[in-house]
Amino acid sequence: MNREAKEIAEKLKKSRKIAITSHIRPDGDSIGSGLALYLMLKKMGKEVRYVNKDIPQPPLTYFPHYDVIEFGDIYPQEFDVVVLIECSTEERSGQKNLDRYFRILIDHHLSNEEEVELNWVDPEESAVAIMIYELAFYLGVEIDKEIATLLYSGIVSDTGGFRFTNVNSKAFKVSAELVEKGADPVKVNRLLFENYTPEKVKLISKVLGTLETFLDDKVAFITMHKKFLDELNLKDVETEDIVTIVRSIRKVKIVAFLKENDDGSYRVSLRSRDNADSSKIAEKFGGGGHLHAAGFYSNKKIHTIKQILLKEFEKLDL
Ligand SMILES: [Mn+2]
Repeated sequence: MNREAKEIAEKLKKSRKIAITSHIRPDGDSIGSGLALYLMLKKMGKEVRYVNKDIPQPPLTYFPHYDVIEFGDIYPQEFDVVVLIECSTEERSGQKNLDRYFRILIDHHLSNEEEVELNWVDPEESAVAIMIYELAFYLGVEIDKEIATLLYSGIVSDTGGFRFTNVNSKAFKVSAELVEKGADPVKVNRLLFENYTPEKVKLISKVLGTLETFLDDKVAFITMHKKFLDELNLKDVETEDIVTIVRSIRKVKIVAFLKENDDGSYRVSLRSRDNADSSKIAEKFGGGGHLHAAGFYSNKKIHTIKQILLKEFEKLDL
């Protein structure tokens, strides 16, 4: 028995008007989970709206029922309850004035117990989609083909196709059940990983062209200059896949991905593996994150950022 899931289900059953929201710069797990929950609540006859702050990047825009997502603020509409999907804190949703509502928070990122009305955080789970799957049981909603597809997509995207360290036997078990209920692994893989435009592949080529490795190839730097996007007529593109390629270099332990912003500042994403701690480095630059994924902003010149980073990497026991 999952006490938290049961409590959340009881509250949702009693509610009539429900808002769902997920985190800023949304990923496949938050959108898949959000849409699945939307469909589940609709099936129960609820008045549901799924309102996000940020517009997702392709391929998330190809998810079934993507069109139901609204963009903007939840307040001032009246809702009995607001469900925050994959937001370790309310702030992560980009929404304001949510303290006026009864808030339910569902996430698998470790957080300091957020002050919300109902909180269900389980860092053991590979994806929030697995938690929403469990919630469906307590809601008494039958998982149809579309819900199964969305939840399965969430698990596949968060585990990088069952390749990342967060994958566990439960992820496989739930995925198997979702496939039994109609999720098509080939179609989902195609949607998530074989959905590039020629421009995106050209961008990958440009960014990979900037690759530099240091410290016996254990450290890699890549850069996405603003002009790369301009030349290809692209705007904020999903880039996680590019880092994944670089992190797959045999010896690489840590990748620094420097993305130039419109104003010439940089957003730096750090992706690492094994014992290389990304968050420790990001914190030194005023950012944060997890062991294997962290980031920070910097107004310094690119050359300086690289120099300081390299010094920090040298201190790590790679
Ligand atoms: Mn997730």
